Amino acid sequence: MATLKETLKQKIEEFRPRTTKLTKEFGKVIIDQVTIDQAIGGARDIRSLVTDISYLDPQEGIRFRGKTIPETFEALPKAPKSKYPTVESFWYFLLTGEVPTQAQVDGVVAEWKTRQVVPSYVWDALRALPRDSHPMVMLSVAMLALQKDSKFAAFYNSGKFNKMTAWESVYEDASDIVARIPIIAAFIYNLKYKGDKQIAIDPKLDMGANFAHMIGQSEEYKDVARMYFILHSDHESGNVSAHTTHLVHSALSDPYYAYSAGLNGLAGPLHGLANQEVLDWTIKFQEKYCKNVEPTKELITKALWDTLNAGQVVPGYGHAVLRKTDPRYMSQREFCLNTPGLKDDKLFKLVSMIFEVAPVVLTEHGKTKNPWPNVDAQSGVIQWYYGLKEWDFYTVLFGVGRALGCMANITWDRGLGYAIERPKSVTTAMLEKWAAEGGRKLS
Ligand code: CMX
Repeated sequence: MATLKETLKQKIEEFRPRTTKLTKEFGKVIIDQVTIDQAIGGARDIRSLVTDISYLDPQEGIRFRGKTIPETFEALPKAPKSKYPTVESFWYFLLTGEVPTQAQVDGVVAEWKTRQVVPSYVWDALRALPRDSHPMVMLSVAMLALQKDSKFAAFYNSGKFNKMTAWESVYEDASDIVARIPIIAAFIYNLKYKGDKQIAIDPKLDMGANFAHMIGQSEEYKDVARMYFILHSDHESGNVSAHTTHLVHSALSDPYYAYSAGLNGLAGPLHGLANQEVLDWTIKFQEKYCKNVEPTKELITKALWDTLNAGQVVPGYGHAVLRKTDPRYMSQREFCLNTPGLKDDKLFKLVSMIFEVAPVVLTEHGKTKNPWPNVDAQSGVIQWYYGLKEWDFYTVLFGVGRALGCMANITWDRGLGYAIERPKSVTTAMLEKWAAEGGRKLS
């Protein structure tokens, strides 16, 4: 049986001529235009990135390698005694676009076991940080601490660097990162919240199950971890964490530098940190408005308006691309509805009530182009239910999942030899001139 790396090598070599032909024969074909709005407004919607790993349609939501979330969960081999696939099978699928056989999944599980030993200097670096550092700082520091052993950096410095094979050392680093990041996340969790009482890896378990084990979680949480990491993996390449990782790696900075940077972007409240903000908002809402009364739609409406009138965003709502409820939200909601106990949980009911009210309020507010919930509006409630109440840790969970997408993407970036990223700036005076002239004259 071919290993994942051998299969990937064949895929990349078969794919390369498509990219080469497009640039050589059709390089000047126009695919988009840029308006002043887009230049000032965060490059929204400009088609200038390429990825085949996932695609985000504004109406339909994410497809991983052409499959919707339900189709992905359905197609992939399941973890033992579970309705959910292993993260390892999903990694194989993201990298190759092929649904793996059980034997291929077992191959990845075994490969990851060989990659999971984290050097002790990473633990030393984490222990040296103030305990009240944000856990995303800790995760980002751990990535940088690992950098010295980067196989890509070693290959670059070997004097034998070769553009055609460079992806192979990116694959090695990428695989080390995805195999190790849940171990590091569990260490951070135990360091920060459990008095540094660490739990050893269970070598019998797949990635999601082992993460659950290492943070002292229940049997049921194993599926939560698998689902969570898969759902948060990839959302095409324009979002801040994926784009940053791609951008930094485009300078041939190795995957550790690149993903540390990606994590720093994920830690922003408009991006991955929104999942902690949602819990913060919801708990504060209960404390402020529902001390002696049950939550009602009227109270939620008032709290939402108070937030908006204070000039703040409603966390967990809105999206730069999506124009409907995020299917990742719906997938987690379905998990809640199908889980006895969680279905009747007070916090889940409150989040469901916010789901009924917030789109109405945001529509009336009239600013956001998308009043519907995104992934972050639903994820915290599940963690909270399973006793993971330290909500500043939630973005770390996002970061563990997002590593899969970012690492698959940069492996392919190198495989296809994508260039260093370098868009062109203009000045405000230039924009004013082109505005007065009715547009820039393209000669
Ligand atoms: N609450 C209040 N106002 C919102 C809003 C929200 N949830 N979402 C958007 N808006 C506002 C924007 O701030 C913007 O206001 P200004 O014109 O005053 O600048 C206006 O509506 C238009 O924004 P938009 O085009 O609809 O949205 P953007 O593409 O600019 O931003 C996003 C997208 C996600 C950053 C924004 O919707 C937001 O801030 N949401 C809340 C934070 C959040 O949940 N982030 C997580 C996103 C998913 C993820 O990456 O993890």
